Amino acid sequence: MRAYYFDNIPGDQRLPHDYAPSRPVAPDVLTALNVLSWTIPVDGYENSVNSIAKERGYKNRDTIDVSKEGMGEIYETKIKGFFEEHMHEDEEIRYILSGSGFFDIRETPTDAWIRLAVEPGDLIVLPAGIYHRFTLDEANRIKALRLFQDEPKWIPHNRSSDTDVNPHRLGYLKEIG
Ligand code: KMT
Ligand code: NI
Repeated sequence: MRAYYFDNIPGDQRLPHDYAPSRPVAPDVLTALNVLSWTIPVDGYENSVNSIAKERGYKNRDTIDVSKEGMGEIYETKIKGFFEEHMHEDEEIRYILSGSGFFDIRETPTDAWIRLAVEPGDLIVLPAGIYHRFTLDEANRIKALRLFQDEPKWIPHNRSSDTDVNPHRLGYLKEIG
């Protein structure tokens, strides 16, 4: 997974939006934001993913196929929704099985966008309360495992003055100090 600052140039969300030259984001910056990531080769990924899932209490999982073929008539709506800046009251855990895409996360306190370019083998955990969004890249497809503890609280809460005082948002800010 490559992490870099998003260039904020208006235009197609599916383009890399990498500064020239690129402004890479160091791993400790992600750690400080409570964002976790691992790289686990897709070939025989089960044991490694299972042990991380067990350790972190993720008891359930399903797969999501984000592509026109995989989503059918909800595709356009979903794509729009994923790219609205939002937070969840649960972790967002994704293991990329195939394809690629971009998770954008907000850095605190700068509010800068950090773009995480994910590819097969990447396992990422976005903490509850972090502002983020997702887009496909120009290849237009990604397949991922979604891991979760019990009933996932995946309702996206789009950023607003309400989410700024959501207890999970405040909890997140407290955690990262
Ligand atoms: C989400 O919640 O934003 C997604 O599931 C995006 C697709 S998973 C790579
Ligand atoms: Ni989300």
